[in-house]
Amino acid sequence: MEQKLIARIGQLKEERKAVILAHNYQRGEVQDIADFAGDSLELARKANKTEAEVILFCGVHFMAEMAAIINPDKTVLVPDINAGCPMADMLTVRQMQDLKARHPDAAVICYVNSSAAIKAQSDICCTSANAVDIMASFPPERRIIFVPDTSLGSWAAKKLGRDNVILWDGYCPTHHRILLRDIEQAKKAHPDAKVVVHPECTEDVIASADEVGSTSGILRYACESGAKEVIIGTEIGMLHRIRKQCPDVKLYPASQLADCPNMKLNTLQKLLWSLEDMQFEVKVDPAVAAGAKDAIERMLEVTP
Ligand code: CIZ
Ligand code: SF4
Repeated sequence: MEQKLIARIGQLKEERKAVILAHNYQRGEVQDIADFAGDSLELARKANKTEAEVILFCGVHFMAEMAAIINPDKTVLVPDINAGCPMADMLTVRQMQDLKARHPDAAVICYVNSSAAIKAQSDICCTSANAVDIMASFPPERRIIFVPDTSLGSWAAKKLGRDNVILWDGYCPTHHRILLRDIEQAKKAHPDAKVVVHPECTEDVIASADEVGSTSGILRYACESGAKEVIIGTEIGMLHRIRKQCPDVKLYPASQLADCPNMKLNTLQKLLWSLEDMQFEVKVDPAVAAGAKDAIERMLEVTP
């Protein structure tokens, strides 16, 4: 059954001149059928370099939006229109406007886990890979509003010793399911293992880690640090991604509960339907896209 699905998806992909992109948190079988797996920015940039006319983006909604903003001439499809990011939904445009009105002198940094409309209201974007560099690009005395992730924002501010960062209280429900107790138990069970966690984790979990990094940083650490055993504190789809790249490293998930239900909405069956019916198309209003693109481009100027 699965073989048939895979063959049919491959055939339709050719017919539609499509490229399949999968985020590092996707189901293993979706990562395996994809042309590229990576973090959201890597994927948006990959899409820009291909000849494909259609991008089938397997991730969550803000990621497909970002691909559409960077590739306005291509058709961007998602297999399930309901795959959103609860963290991105924790900040509305009206709340953002209120925040800016309360701190009119502050620069606004938004994490890519936000809607295009929020990006368009921001001075600059950041990813979890470059949040510290983006924050450091503002003079130390400049006040900063950081949205929507309180965990990533406070981690970056702490690293830079800044106490003038105004945080929004959004968070990732999946990463916050990883508890300090889980890390302690995993360390007890695997005393030689190193711990690497994502900056969307809670402060106590971050403090307990040997290394903190984005999904691309976690992949690099697991495969290149020389550690033979690594405890992975991020969404569990990441384990498939790391295992493929460095099968000899022993990996342990910090918590099996760090399983993002939105990421897992994309299945092979839905990928097939998506290519068959050319749905669901993600379009961004051109005026919003222009503003969001400015914020993304400013980020790329700071960290190319
Ligand atoms: O930007 C991404 O892909 C996300 C959400 C996480 C990461 O660390 O790569
Ligand atoms: Fe959003 Fe967290 Fe799921 Fe990523 S893992 S899509 S931040 S809820």
